[in-house]
Amino acid sequence: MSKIQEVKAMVEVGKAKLVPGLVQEALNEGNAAGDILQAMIDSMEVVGDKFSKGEAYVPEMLMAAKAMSKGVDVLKPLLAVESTSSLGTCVIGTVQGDLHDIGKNLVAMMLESAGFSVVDLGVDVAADKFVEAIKENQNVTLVACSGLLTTTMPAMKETVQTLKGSGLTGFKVIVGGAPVTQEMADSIGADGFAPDAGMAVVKAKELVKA
Ligand code: B12
Repeated sequence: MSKIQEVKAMVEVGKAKLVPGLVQEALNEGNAAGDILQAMIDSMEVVGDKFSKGEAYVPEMLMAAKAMSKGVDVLKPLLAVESTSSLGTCVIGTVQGDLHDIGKNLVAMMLESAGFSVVDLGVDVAADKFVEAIKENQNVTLVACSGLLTTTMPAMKETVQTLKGSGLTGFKVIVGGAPVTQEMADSIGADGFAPDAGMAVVKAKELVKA
């Protein structure tokens, strides 16, 4: 088994203590950070499928998530190359009722490295909290909302509508997360959508420079 396959297998079974070392070994073998990250994302897909089939439960998902986070910590310095340009402040959070944060954290990390100052509100963030954060922080040019559950899509909609109806200006709203599509983003009035952390950077730059 290649090191990258070992990383994938150990994330799947939630071995948080083993994963960082294996990620480092995979890097030492010459694997690209992006490929190792993708292997871990694939693992989460596998765990999610098992959950859907009743072959894995919440604790297994949680352990896999912890293992992936530990692996991402090793990759962070390689994925995030500091940028000198300033694109303003991005307020980011996972919408109310939703506790998933791995994707949100990846997006935050990539936006920070692209030149945004990132204010991360965490998970289960009520619409009003996003509005408060815009008032409390200087030069907010982007608000990024993450959501992984179909059941929290109404909270995503409420968040976007609260932001748009707040009377505050100077920022764009980008949304994302597995159940989010371009059509959905358009229908709730978001300014942009991206399917992954890499595309989030491309879209975010496009939005704030427009
Ligand atoms: C890990 C996990 C958990 C962990 C989360 C831990 C954590 N710290 O995040 C825990 C155990 C807490 C959990 C709980 C639950 N989960 Co869960 N979970 C997952 C799992 C396996 C992986 C998610 C993940 O991290 N993926 C990897 C990351 C990198 O991908 P990502 O989040 O999609 O992010 C990428 C893109 O979407 C995008 N993106 C994300 N956010 C944003 C934001 C912006 C602005 C942009 C532009 C882009 C963007 O970029 C990211 C990077 O490329 C998924 C399965 C799956 N296939 O996704 C289920 C899954 C999301 N969970 C699911 C469910 C049902 C639940 C529970 C309801 C289970 C239960 N019965 O309690 C609870 C809900 C708890 C809550 N209130 O939130 C379902 C959702 C089904 C649905 N359609 O609604 C899934 C799909 C599993 C399944 N197949 O059934 N879960």
